[in-house]
Amino acid sequence: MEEAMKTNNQPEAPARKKRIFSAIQPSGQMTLGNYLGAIRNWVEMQDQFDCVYATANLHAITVRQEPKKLKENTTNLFALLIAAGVDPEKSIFFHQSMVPAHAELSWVLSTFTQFGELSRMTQFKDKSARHADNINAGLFTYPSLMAADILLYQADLVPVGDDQRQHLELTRDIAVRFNGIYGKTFVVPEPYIKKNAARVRNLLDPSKKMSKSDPNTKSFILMTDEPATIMKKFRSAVTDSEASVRYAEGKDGINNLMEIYSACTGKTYAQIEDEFRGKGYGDFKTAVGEAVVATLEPIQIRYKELISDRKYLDELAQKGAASAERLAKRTIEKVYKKVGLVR
Ligand code: ATP
Ligand code: LTN
Repeated sequence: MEEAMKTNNQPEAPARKKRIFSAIQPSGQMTLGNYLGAIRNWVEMQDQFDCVYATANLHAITVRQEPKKLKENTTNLFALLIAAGVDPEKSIFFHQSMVPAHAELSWVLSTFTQFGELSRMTQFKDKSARHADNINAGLFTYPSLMAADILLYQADLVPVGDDQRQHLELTRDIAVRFNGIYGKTFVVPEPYIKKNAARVRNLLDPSKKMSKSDPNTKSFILMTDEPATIMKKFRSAVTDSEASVRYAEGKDGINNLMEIYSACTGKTYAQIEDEFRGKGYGDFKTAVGEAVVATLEPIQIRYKELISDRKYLDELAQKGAASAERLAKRTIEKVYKKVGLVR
């Protein structure tokens, strides 16, 4: 029987590309860490995979947002990602709030997520400590919405940073649980954690990661920082007293600058050590600053063009949402039917 099917003279269908889903919250401005650690990978993955990307604005409101600012941040993030190379012709790219199925599936999945599981999430524990005056139910059920994002598109792979691994594990548990009760409904997604992905550290305290929510603006580089600001921030970056550019334990500040320089130029640590042998940290910091400026400048130019045409950006997001909706609909219809919800 199987033989007969194979010999029907039809050309073999090309293997389906694996589907990727990922999202970023529009909760502030993007840093060099976000770019080198996440956004650049989104761009690279577009040729190899079938990618679905979103701004996670529904997630962003789990922390109180000023409405005008949220809207502006959402469009700015959309433009910045396109400027960085996310291509709406190659990938589906939209705002999470434009596709109602995210909220719908999130509700259903929240009834398959246990209180105990959500209570163990470290992000919930961290955020509820930081926002003690607003520990809302959405902050608690955040992972059910994230599971909905991923499972709606039947994603095979989810590129996430280490901090989101626990949420992805929970997504897998929810998918397996649901499939166990109702039969195969969801693809169980795998984390896609790129080996050697850049991990950019705080410029003033390299024991911490570079984070846009740090109160000291000198500790991070924004993707939209002016070249002069970038150069200045690198000049004030923390180093050590050895005055030797080499990657070694105990040299967190220099290691971080080497990591950034390597990520921007493609040079290996050995090549960087050769290049700066006998030179001081001043020369090295200038070179790092220049490499970062050269990496970000083309993105900034494109970003300025895009952001001046909000109507065009809205149209792109609407188009992306329409494509997303078609995929999401198949899943949500299936889920409602299986659970016994009238439509
Ligand atoms: P916050 O300051 O609110 O914690 P953040 O700047 O750490 O935010 P997120 O919005 O949580 O960033 O993360 C967006 C993506 O960027 C995630 O995939 C995360 O792993 C990645 N990312 C964030 N900071 C860095 C960093 N310093 N180095 C590498 N990747 C990073
Ligand atoms: N929680 C993630 C953003 C996010 C996401 C997702 C990532 C929302 N939905 C689905 C991957 C898949 C964050 O804060 N980095």
